Amino acid sequence: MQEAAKYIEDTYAKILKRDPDQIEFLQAVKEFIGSIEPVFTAHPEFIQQNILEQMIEPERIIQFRIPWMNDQGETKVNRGFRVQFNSANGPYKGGLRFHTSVNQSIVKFLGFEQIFKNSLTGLPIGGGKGGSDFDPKGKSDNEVMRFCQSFMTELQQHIGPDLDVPAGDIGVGAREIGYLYGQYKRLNGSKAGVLTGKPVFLGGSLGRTEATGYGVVYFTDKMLQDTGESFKNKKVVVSGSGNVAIYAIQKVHELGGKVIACSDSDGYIWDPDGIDYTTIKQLKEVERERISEYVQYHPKAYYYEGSIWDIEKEYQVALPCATQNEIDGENAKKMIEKGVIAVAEGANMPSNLDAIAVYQEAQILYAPGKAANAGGVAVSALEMSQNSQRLSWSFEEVDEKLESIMESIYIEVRDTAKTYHMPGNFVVGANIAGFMKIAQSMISQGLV
Ligand code: NDP
Ligand code: 2IT
Repeated sequence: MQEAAKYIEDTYAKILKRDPDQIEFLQAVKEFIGSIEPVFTAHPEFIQQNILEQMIEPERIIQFRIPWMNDQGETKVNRGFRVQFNSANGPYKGGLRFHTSVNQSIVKFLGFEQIFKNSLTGLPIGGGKGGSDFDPKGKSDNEVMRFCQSFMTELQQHIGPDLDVPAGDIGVGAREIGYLYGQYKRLNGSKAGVLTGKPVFLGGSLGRTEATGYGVVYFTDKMLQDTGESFKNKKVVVSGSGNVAIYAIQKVHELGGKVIACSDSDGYIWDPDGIDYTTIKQLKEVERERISEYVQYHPKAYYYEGSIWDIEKEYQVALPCATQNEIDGENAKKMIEKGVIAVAEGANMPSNLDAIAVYQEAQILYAPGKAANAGGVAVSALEMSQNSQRLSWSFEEVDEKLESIMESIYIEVRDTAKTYHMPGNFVVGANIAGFMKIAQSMISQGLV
Protein backbone atom coordinates (compact mmCIF):
# COMPACT_ATOMS: atom_id res chain seq x y z
CA MET A 1 0.00 0.00 0.00
CA GLN A 2 1.23 3.49 -0.84
CA GLU A 3 2.10 5.77 2.01
CA ALA A 4 -0.63 8.28 1.15
CA ALA A 5 -3.34 5.63 0.93
CA LYS A 6 -2.27 4.13 4.23
CA TYR A 7 -2.14 7.53 5.95
CA ILE A 8 -5.67 8.34 4.76
CA GLU A 9 -7.02 4.94 5.77
CA ASP A 10 -5.40 5.11 9.22
CA THR A 11 -6.76 8.61 9.80
CA TYR A 12 -10.28 7.52 8.87
CA ALA A 13 -9.97 4.53 11.22
CA LYS A 14 -9.13 6.94 14.05
CA ILE A 15 -12.18 9.11 13.51
CA LEU A 16 -14.37 6.06 13.11
CA LYS A 17 -13.14 4.92 16.52
CA ARG A 18 -13.68 8.35 18.06
CA ASP A 19 -17.20 8.95 16.76
CA PRO A 20 -18.64 5.68 15.48
CA ASP A 21 -22.23 6.95 15.80
CA GLN A 22 -21.81 10.13 13.77
CA ILE A 23 -23.19 8.65 10.57
CA GLU A 24 -23.58 11.86 8.55
CA PHE A 25 -20.21 13.23 9.62
CA LEU A 26 -18.45 9.97 8.74
CA GLN A 27 -20.20 9.98 5.35
CA ALA A 28 -19.02 13.52 4.57
CA VAL A 29 -15.46 12.61 5.56
CA LYS A 30 -15.57 9.43 3.49
CA GLU A 31 -16.73 11.32 0.41
CA PHE A 32 -13.91 13.82 0.93
CA ILE A 33 -11.06 11.39 1.52
CA GLY A 34 -12.11 9.38 -1.53
CA SER A 35 -10.66 12.24 -3.62
CA ILE A 36 -7.50 13.37 -1.94
CA GLU A 37 -4.97 10.57 -2.24
CA PRO A 38 -3.21 12.12 -5.28
CA VAL A 39 -2.63 15.34 -3.32
CA PHE A 40 -1.04 13.50 -0.42
CA THR A 41 1.12 11.53 -2.84
CA ALA A 42 2.29 14.77 -4.46
CA HIS A 43 2.74 16.57 -1.11
CA PRO A 44 4.37 14.29 1.46
CA GLU A 45 4.64 17.31 3.78
CA PHE A 46 0.87 17.07 4.29
CA ILE A 47 1.34 13.58 5.70
CA GLN A 48 4.35 14.62 7.73
CA GLN A 49 2.33 17.43 9.33
CA ASN A 50 -0.70 15.18 9.84
CA ILE A 51 -2.84 17.78 8.13
CA LEU A 52 -5.82 15.48 7.53
CA GLU A 53 -6.35 14.61 11.17
CA GLN A 54 -6.04 18.29 12.10
CA MET A 55 -8.61 19.20 9.48
CA ILE A 56 -11.12 16.54 10.46
CA GLU A 57 -11.15 17.52 14.14
CA PRO A 58 -13.17 20.71 14.83
CA GLU A 59 -11.27 23.49 16.57
CA ARG A 60 -14.15 23.80 19.04
CA ILE A 61 -17.69 22.50 19.64
CA ILE A 62 -20.11 24.43 21.82
CA GLN A 63 -23.26 22.71 23.05
CA PHE A 64 -25.87 24.42 25.19
CA ARG A 65 -29.34 24.27 26.71
CA ILE A 66 -32.07 26.50 25.32
CA PRO A 67 -34.99 26.91 27.72
CA TRP A 68 -37.98 28.84 26.31
CA MET A 69 -41.67 29.28 27.01
CA ASN A 70 -44.45 28.35 24.59
CA ASP A 71 -47.71 30.25 24.16
CA GLN A 72 -49.42 28.03 26.75
CA GLY A 73 -46.88 29.09 29.39
CA GLU A 74 -45.11 25.71 29.37
CA THR A 75 -41.33 25.53 29.64
CA LYS A 76 -39.60 23.77 26.77
CA VAL A 77 -35.96 22.77 26.46
CA ASN A 78 -33.98 22.36 23.25
CA ARG A 79 -30.34 21.70 22.52
CA GLY A 80 -28.13 24.22 20.72
CA PHE A 81 -24.82 23.72 18.91
CA ARG A 82 -22.08 25.71 17.26
CA VAL A 83 -19.19 23.89 15.65
CA GLN A 84 -16.24 26.22 15.06
CA PHE A 85 -14.53 23.91 12.65
CA ASN A 86 -11.68 25.72 10.97
CA SER A 87 -10.45 29.33 11.14
CA ALA A 88 -7.35 29.01 8.92
CA ASN A 89 -8.87 31.24 6.23
CA GLY A 90 -10.81 33.70 8.39
CA PRO A 91 -13.64 33.93 10.93
CA TYR A 92 -15.79 30.82 11.28
CA LYS A 93 -18.65 31.19 8.80
CA GLY A 94 -21.71 29.07 8.21
CA GLY A 95 -25.40 28.80 8.85
CA LEU A 96 -27.67 27.82 11.72
CA ARG A 97 -30.20 25.04 11.16
CA PHE A 98 -33.39 24.63 13.19
CA HIS A 99 -34.81 21.17 12.52
CA THR A 100 -35.81 18.26 14.75
CA SER A 101 -33.05 16.10 13.26
CA VAL A 102 -30.20 18.41 14.33
CA ASN A 103 -27.54 16.71 16.46
CA GLN A 104 -23.76 16.79 16.71
CA SER A 105 -23.25 14.54 13.70
CA ILE A 106 -25.39 16.79 11.49
CA VAL A 107 -23.69 20.03 12.53
CA LYS A 108 -20.26 18.43 12.17
CA PHE A 109 -20.99 17.16 8.66
CA LEU A 110 -22.32 20.57 7.67
CA GLY A 111 -19.37 22.36 9.27
CA PHE A 112 -16.89 20.05 7.55
CA GLU A 113 -18.45 20.66 4.12
CA GLN A 114 -18.54 24.37 4.86
CA ILE A 115 -14.73 24.58 5.25
CA PHE A 116 -14.11 23.50 1.67
CA LYS A 117 -17.09 25.37 0.24
CA ASN A 118 -15.93 28.60 1.84
CA SER A 119 -12.41 28.00 0.61
CA LEU A 120 -13.74 27.55 -2.95
CA THR A 121 -15.39 30.99 -2.85
CA GLY A 122 -11.89 32.49 -2.61
CA LEU A 123 -13.15 34.83 0.13
CA PRO A 124 -11.50 35.12 3.58
CA ILE A 125 -13.83 32.95 5.64
CA GLY A 126 -13.27 29.87 7.79
CA GLY A 127 -15.84 27.13 8.33
CA GLY A 128 -18.48 26.62 11.01
CA LYS A 129 -22.09 25.55 11.48
CA GLY A 130 -24.67 25.45 14.21
CA GLY A 131 -28.28 25.01 15.04
CA SER A 132 -30.82 23.38 17.26
CA ASP A 133 -33.28 20.50 17.36
CA PHE A 134 -36.04 23.12 17.71
CA ASP A 135 -38.82 22.70 15.13
CA PRO A 136 -40.15 26.07 13.93
CA LYS A 137 -43.01 24.36 12.07
CA GLY A 138 -46.39 25.15 13.58
CA LYS A 139 -44.91 27.60 16.11
CA SER A 140 -46.28 31.13 16.45
CA ASP A 141 -44.07 34.14 15.67
CA ASN A 142 -43.91 34.85 19.41
CA GLU A 143 -42.72 31.34 20.19
CA VAL A 144 -40.06 31.56 17.47
CA MET A 145 -39.00 34.96 18.86
CA ARG A 146 -38.68 33.68 22.44
CA PHE A 147 -36.76 30.66 21.25
CA CYS A 148 -34.37 32.80 19.17
CA GLN A 149 -33.81 35.15 22.11
CA SER A 150 -32.91 32.26 24.39
CA PHE A 151 -30.68 30.68 21.73
CA MET A 152 -28.81 33.96 21.19
CA THR A 153 -28.49 34.72 24.92
CA GLU A 154 -26.12 31.76 25.05
CA LEU A 155 -24.57 31.94 21.57
CA GLN A 156 -23.67 35.65 21.73
CA GLN A 157 -20.60 35.11 23.88
CA HIS A 158 -19.07 32.81 21.24
CA ILE A 159 -19.59 34.89 18.07
CA GLY A 160 -18.52 38.25 16.64
CA PRO A 161 -17.88 39.99 13.29
CA ASP A 162 -14.20 38.91 13.29
CA LEU A 163 -14.69 35.67 15.21
CA ASP A 164 -17.70 33.68 14.04
CA VAL A 165 -20.51 34.89 11.78
CA PRO A 166 -23.61 32.67 11.61
CA ALA A 167 -26.36 32.89 8.96
CA GLY A 168 -29.44 30.88 7.97
CA ASP A 169 -29.98 27.30 6.82
CA ILE A 170 -32.99 24.96 7.06
CA GLY A 171 -35.63 26.52 9.33
CA VAL A 172 -33.67 29.76 9.72
CA GLY A 173 -34.65 32.57 7.36
CA ALA A 174 -35.03 36.33 7.57
CA ARG A 175 -37.57 36.13 10.43
CA GLU A 176 -35.27 34.07 12.65
CA ILE A 177 -32.15 36.07 11.74
CA GLY A 178 -34.04 39.28 12.62
CA TYR A 179 -34.96 37.97 16.09
CA LEU A 180 -31.45 36.57 16.65
CA TYR A 181 -29.89 39.89 15.65
CA GLY A 182 -32.29 41.85 17.88
CA GLN A 183 -31.20 39.85 20.91
CA TYR A 184 -27.50 40.05 20.00
CA LYS A 185 -27.80 43.84 19.70
CA ARG A 186 -29.57 44.13 23.01
CA LEU A 187 -26.69 42.34 24.73
CA ASN A 188 -23.72 43.72 22.78
CA GLY A 189 -24.78 46.87 20.97
CA SER A 190 -25.06 47.33 17.24
CA LYS A 191 -22.63 45.15 15.27
CA ALA A 192 -24.31 44.34 11.97
CA GLY A 193 -21.41 42.12 10.85
CA VAL A 194 -22.13 39.44 13.47
CA LEU A 195 -24.80 37.70 11.38
CA THR A 196 -25.52 37.55 7.66
CA GLY A 197 -28.79 37.01 5.85
CA LYS A 198 -30.24 39.90 7.83
CA PRO A 199 -33.34 41.68 6.56
CA VAL A 200 -32.11 44.53 4.32
CA PHE A 201 -33.24 47.27 6.73
CA LEU A 202 -31.04 45.68 9.46
CA GLY A 203 -27.95 45.81 7.24
CA GLY A 204 -28.58 42.71 5.15
CA SER A 205 -27.28 42.51 1.59
CA LEU A 206 -29.61 42.81 -1.36
CA GLY A 207 -29.47 39.52 -3.23
CA ARG A 208 -28.59 37.31 -0.22
CA THR A 209 -32.07 35.76 -0.13
CA GLU A 210 -31.75 34.75 -3.78
CA ALA A 211 -28.04 33.90 -3.73
CA THR A 212 -27.95 30.15 -3.09
CA GLY A 213 -30.75 29.35 -5.55
CA TYR A 214 -29.43 31.67 -8.25
CA GLY A 215 -25.89 30.46 -7.60
CA VAL A 216 -26.69 26.79 -8.12
CA VAL A 217 -28.37 27.63 -11.42
CA TYR A 218 -25.46 29.83 -12.57
CA PHE A 219 -23.07 26.97 -11.76
CA THR A 220 -25.24 24.45 -13.62
CA ASP A 221 -25.54 26.78 -16.59
CA LYS A 222 -21.72 27.10 -16.88
CA MET A 223 -21.39 23.33 -16.59
CA LEU A 224 -24.04 22.73 -19.28
CA GLN A 225 -22.53 25.35 -21.60
CA ASP A 226 -19.15 23.66 -21.39
CA THR A 227 -20.68 20.58 -23.03
CA GLY A 228 -22.59 22.59 -25.62
CA GLU A 229 -25.85 22.40 -23.67
CA SER A 230 -28.00 25.00 -21.88
CA PHE A 231 -31.18 25.28 -19.80
CA LYS A 232 -33.16 26.19 -22.92
CA ASN A 233 -36.17 23.86 -23.19
CA LYS A 234 -34.83 21.54 -20.50
CA LYS A 235 -37.27 20.04 -18.01
CA VAL A 236 -35.99 20.41 -14.48
CA VAL A 237 -36.95 18.86 -11.12
CA VAL A 238 -36.13 20.83 -7.97
CA SER A 239 -36.59 19.21 -4.56
CA GLY A 240 -37.64 21.32 -1.58
CA SER A 241 -39.66 24.51 -1.67
CA GLY A 242 -37.70 26.62 0.77
CA ASN A 243 -35.20 29.41 0.35
CA VAL A 244 -32.82 27.61 -2.02
CA ALA A 245 -35.52 25.90 -4.11
CA ILE A 246 -37.67 29.01 -4.66
CA TYR A 247 -34.91 31.09 -6.24
CA ALA A 248 -33.47 28.16 -8.16
CA ILE A 249 -36.91 27.75 -9.78
CA GLN A 250 -37.09 31.46 -10.62
CA LYS A 251 -33.63 31.47 -12.23
CA VAL A 252 -34.19 28.27 -14.25
CA HIS A 253 -37.25 29.90 -15.79
CA GLU A 254 -35.30 33.07 -16.55
CA LEU A 255 -32.73 30.96 -18.40
CA GLY A 256 -35.36 29.24 -20.54
CA GLY A 257 -35.81 25.95 -18.67
CA LYS A 258 -39.05 24.60 -17.20
CA VAL A 259 -39.26 23.35 -13.60
CA ILE A 260 -41.96 20.69 -13.64
CA ALA A 261 -41.89 19.61 -9.97
CA CYS A 262 -40.87 20.64 -6.47
CA SER A 263 -41.55 19.27 -2.98
CA ASP A 264 -41.63 19.52 0.79
CA SER A 265 -41.08 16.82 3.39
CA ASP A 266 -44.60 15.40 2.86
CA GLY A 267 -44.82 15.17 -0.92
CA TYR A 268 -44.38 16.86 -4.27
CA ILE A 269 -46.29 18.73 -6.92
CA TRP A 270 -46.10 18.28 -10.67
CA ASP A 271 -47.28 21.13 -12.88
CA PRO A 272 -47.29 20.51 -16.65
CA ASP A 273 -47.30 24.29 -17.21
CA GLY A 274 -44.15 24.70 -15.12
CA ILE A 275 -44.07 25.54 -11.40
CA ASP A 276 -45.20 29.08 -10.67
CA TYR A 277 -42.54 30.26 -8.23
CA THR A 278 -44.61 33.23 -7.05
CA THR A 279 -47.26 30.84 -5.70
CA ILE A 280 -44.56 28.82 -3.90
CA LYS A 281 -43.08 32.02 -2.49
CA GLN A 282 -46.47 33.12 -1.16
CA LEU A 283 -47.30 29.67 0.27
CA LYS A 284 -43.92 29.03 1.85
CA GLU A 285 -42.43 32.42 2.74
CA VAL A 286 -45.62 34.24 3.72
CA GLU A 287 -48.30 31.72 4.68
CA ARG A 288 -45.88 28.97 5.89
CA GLU A 289 -48.26 26.43 4.30
CA ARG A 290 -47.71 22.94 2.89
CA ILE A 291 -46.83 22.45 -0.79
CA SER A 292 -50.04 20.42 -1.30
CA GLU A 293 -51.94 23.75 -1.21
CA TYR A 294 -50.40 24.67 -4.60
CA VAL A 295 -53.03 22.67 -6.48
CA GLN A 296 -55.78 24.97 -5.12
CA TYR A 297 -54.26 27.78 -7.18
CA HIS A 298 -53.15 25.72 -10.19
CA PRO A 299 -55.86 23.18 -11.02
CA LYS A 300 -53.78 21.49 -13.75
CA ALA A 301 -51.13 20.55 -11.18
CA TYR A 302 -51.11 17.29 -9.18
CA TYR A 303 -49.95 16.59 -5.64
CA TYR A 304 -48.34 13.23 -4.77
CA GLU A 305 -47.28 12.01 -1.34
CA GLY A 306 -43.77 10.61 -0.95
CA SER A 307 -40.36 11.34 -2.42
CA ILE A 308 -40.06 13.62 -5.43
CA TRP A 309 -37.31 11.36 -6.75
CA ASP A 310 -39.97 8.70 -7.46
CA ILE A 311 -41.46 11.02 -10.09
CA GLU A 312 -42.65 9.20 -13.23
CA LYS A 313 -41.88 11.95 -15.75
CA GLU A 314 -39.07 12.57 -18.20
CA TYR A 315 -36.69 15.39 -17.26
CA GLN A 316 -33.09 16.39 -17.94
CA VAL A 317 -31.77 18.35 -14.96
CA ALA A 318 -32.09 17.52 -11.24
CA LEU A 319 -31.50 20.21 -8.62
CA PRO A 320 -31.82 18.66 -5.14
CA CYS A 321 -32.44 21.64 -2.81
CA ALA A 322 -34.01 20.03 0.30
CA THR A 323 -31.79 18.05 2.66
CA GLN A 324 -29.03 15.48 3.19
CA ASN A 325 -29.37 11.94 1.84
CA GLU A 326 -32.61 12.60 -0.01
CA ILE A 327 -31.26 10.65 -3.03
CA ASP A 328 -30.07 7.06 -2.73
CA GLY A 329 -28.69 4.70 -5.39
CA GLU A 330 -32.16 3.59 -6.51
CA ASN A 331 -33.37 7.19 -6.87
CA ALA A 332 -30.24 8.00 -8.87
CA LYS A 333 -30.82 5.05 -11.23
CA LYS A 334 -34.37 6.23 -11.75
CA MET A 335 -33.14 9.72 -12.59
CA ILE A 336 -30.90 8.34 -15.30
CA GLU A 337 -33.79 6.27 -16.69
CA LYS A 338 -35.89 9.44 -16.87
CA GLY A 339 -33.25 11.15 -18.99
CA VAL A 340 -31.25 13.22 -16.49
CA ILE A 341 -27.98 14.56 -17.91
CA ALA A 342 -27.00 16.87 -15.03
CA VAL A 343 -27.37 16.91 -11.24
CA ALA A 344 -26.34 19.99 -9.25
CA GLU A 345 -26.76 20.13 -5.49
CA GLY A 346 -28.38 23.17 -3.91
CA ALA A 347 -28.65 21.21 -0.66
CA ASN A 348 -25.71 19.95 1.40
CA MET A 349 -24.95 16.25 0.75
CA PRO A 350 -28.36 15.41 -0.76
CA SER A 351 -26.89 12.46 -2.67
CA ASN A 352 -25.62 9.52 -0.65
CA LEU A 353 -22.44 7.69 -1.64
CA ASP A 354 -24.35 5.09 -3.69
CA ALA A 355 -26.12 7.83 -5.64
CA ILE A 356 -22.81 9.53 -6.44
CA ALA A 357 -21.44 6.21 -7.69
CA VAL A 358 -24.46 5.87 -10.01
CA TYR A 359 -23.94 9.37 -11.47
CA GLN A 360 -20.26 8.66 -12.02
CA GLU A 361 -20.91 5.28 -13.61
CA ALA A 362 -23.45 6.86 -15.97
CA GLN A 363 -21.00 9.71 -16.69
CA ILE A 364 -23.60 12.43 -16.28
CA LEU A 365 -22.63 15.92 -15.13
CA TYR A 366 -22.58 16.04 -11.33
CA ALA A 367 -21.85 19.16 -9.27
CA PRO A 368 -21.43 18.46 -5.54
CA GLY A 369 -23.02 20.88 -3.06
CA LYS A 370 -19.79 22.29 -1.73
CA ALA A 371 -19.19 23.82 -5.15
CA ALA A 372 -22.70 24.29 -6.55
CA ASN A 373 -24.35 25.86 -3.49
CA ALA A 374 -21.48 28.13 -2.49
CA GLY A 375 -23.34 31.20 -3.78
CA GLY A 376 -25.20 31.69 -0.49
CA VAL A 377 -22.12 31.87 1.67
CA ALA A 378 -20.30 33.90 -0.99
CA VAL A 379 -22.96 36.61 -0.81
CA SER A 380 -22.84 36.32 2.99
CA ALA A 381 -19.15 37.22 2.73
CA LEU A 382 -20.13 40.15 0.50
CA GLU A 383 -22.63 41.18 3.19
CA MET A 384 -19.77 41.15 5.74
CA SER A 385 -17.73 43.42 3.44
CA GLN A 386 -20.63 45.85 3.05
CA ASN A 387 -21.25 45.90 6.80
CA SER A 388 -17.63 46.65 7.62
CA GLN A 389 -17.51 49.42 5.02
CA ARG A 390 -20.92 50.71 6.16
CA LEU A 391 -22.30 50.81 2.66
CA SER A 392 -24.65 48.76 0.54
CA TRP A 393 -24.39 47.56 -3.01
CA SER A 394 -27.31 47.39 -5.44
CA PHE A 395 -29.05 44.11 -6.22
CA GLU A 396 -27.51 44.15 -9.71
CA GLU A 397 -23.99 44.66 -8.34
CA VAL A 398 -24.36 41.76 -5.92
CA ASP A 399 -25.93 39.51 -8.54
CA GLU A 400 -23.12 40.27 -10.98
CA LYS A 401 -20.48 39.45 -8.35
CA LEU A 402 -22.38 36.24 -7.50
CA GLU A 403 -22.42 35.08 -11.10
CA SER A 404 -18.75 35.82 -11.51
CA ILE A 405 -17.88 33.94 -8.26
CA MET A 406 -19.90 30.90 -9.42
CA GLU A 407 -18.11 30.96 -12.75
CA SER A 408 -14.70 31.13 -11.03
CA ILE A 409 -15.64 28.22 -8.77
CA TYR A 410 -16.77 26.20 -11.79
CA ILE A 411 -13.53 26.90 -13.66
CA GLU A 412 -11.36 26.10 -10.65
CA VAL A 413 -13.21 22.85 -9.95
CA ARG A 414 -13.14 21.78 -13.60
CA ASP A 415 -9.46 22.63 -14.06
CA THR A 416 -8.39 20.96 -10.81
CA ALA A 417 -10.13 17.75 -11.92
CA LYS A 418 -8.17 17.94 -15.19
CA THR A 419 -4.87 18.62 -13.42
CA TYR A 420 -5.38 15.48 -11.36
CA HIS A 421 -6.17 13.45 -14.50
CA MET A 422 -9.85 13.01 -13.74
CA PRO A 423 -11.49 15.40 -16.19
CA GLY A 424 -15.21 15.85 -15.56
CA ASN A 425 -14.97 14.53 -11.99
CA PHE A 426 -16.17 17.59 -10.11
CA VAL A 427 -16.16 15.73 -6.78
CA VAL A 428 -12.39 15.37 -7.06
CA GLY A 429 -12.08 18.91 -8.43
CA ALA A 430 -14.08 20.50 -5.58
CA ASN A 431 -12.46 18.49 -2.81
CA ILE A 432 -8.89 19.05 -3.97
CA ALA A 433 -9.29 22.73 -4.88
CA GLY A 434 -11.04 23.46 -1.56
CA PHE A 435 -8.52 21.43 0.40
CA MET A 436 -5.33 22.93 -1.06
CA LYS A 437 -5.98 26.49 0.14
CA ILE A 438 -6.83 25.35 3.66
CA ALA A 439 -3.88 22.98 3.92
CA GLN A 440 -1.42 25.62 2.73
CA SER A 441 -2.96 28.23 5.01
CA MET A 442 -2.82 25.89 8.04
CA ILE A 443 0.79 24.92 7.40
CA SER A 444 1.86 28.54 6.97
CA GLN A 445 0.44 29.34 10.43
CA GLY A 446 2.27 26.52 12.20
CA LEU A 447 0.62 24.35 14.84
CA VAL A 448 -2.14 26.44 16.35
P1 NDP B 1 -35.62 25.92 4.08
O1 NDP B 1 -35.92 25.63 5.50
O2 NDP B 1 -35.96 27.26 3.53
O3 NDP B 1 -36.30 24.83 3.13
C1 NDP B 1 -36.03 23.49 3.29
C2 NDP B 1 -36.89 22.72 2.32
O4 NDP B 1 -36.46 21.36 2.32
C3 NDP B 1 -38.35 22.69 2.70
O5 NDP B 1 -39.15 22.60 1.55
C4 NDP B 1 -38.45 21.45 3.54
O6 NDP B 1 -39.74 20.88 3.62
C5 NDP B 1 -37.52 20.51 2.79
N1 NDP B 1 -36.98 19.51 3.73
C6 NDP B 1 -36.33 19.75 4.88
N2 NDP B 1 -36.03 18.61 5.52
C7 NDP B 1 -36.51 17.63 4.72
C8 NDP B 1 -36.53 16.23 4.83
N3 NDP B 1 -35.98 15.59 5.88
N4 NDP B 1 -37.10 15.52 3.79
C9 NDP B 1 -37.65 16.16 2.73
N5 NDP B 1 -37.68 17.50 2.60
C10 NDP B 1 -37.11 18.21 3.57
O7 NDP B 1 -34.06 25.61 3.90
P2 NDP B 1 -33.06 26.08 2.75
O8 NDP B 1 -33.77 26.17 1.47
O9 NDP B 1 -32.31 27.23 3.26
O10 NDP B 1 -32.03 24.85 2.71
C11 NDP B 1 -32.21 23.73 1.85
C12 NDP B 1 -30.89 23.01 1.68
O11 NDP B 1 -29.92 23.91 1.13
C13 NDP B 1 -30.24 22.50 2.97
O12 NDP B 1 -29.54 21.31 2.69
C14 NDP B 1 -29.24 23.59 3.33
O13 NDP B 1 -28.20 23.11 4.14
C15 NDP B 1 -28.75 23.96 1.94
N6 NDP B 1 -28.13 25.27 1.79
C16 NDP B 1 -28.78 26.40 2.19
C17 NDP B 1 -28.19 27.63 2.00
C18 NDP B 1 -28.89 28.90 2.33
O14 NDP B 1 -28.35 29.96 2.02
N7 NDP B 1 -30.08 28.88 2.89
C19 NDP B 1 -26.83 27.75 1.44
C20 NDP B 1 -26.28 26.50 0.99
C21 NDP B 1 -26.91 25.32 1.18
P3 NDP B 1 -40.61 21.05 4.98
O15 NDP B 1 -41.04 22.48 4.97
O16 NDP B 1 -41.69 20.07 4.84
O17 NDP B 1 -39.66 20.74 6.11
O1 2IT C 1 -24.74 25.79 3.83
C1 2IT C 1 -24.49 27.01 3.65
O2 2IT C 1 -23.57 27.39 2.93
C2 2IT C 1 -25.37 27.99 4.31
N1 2IT C 1 -26.31 27.59 4.97
C3 2IT C 1 -25.07 29.45 4.19
C4 2IT C 1 -23.99 29.86 5.14
C5 2IT C 1 -23.76 31.35 5.25
O3 2IT C 1 -22.96 31.70 6.13
O4 2IT C 1 -24.31 32.13 4.48
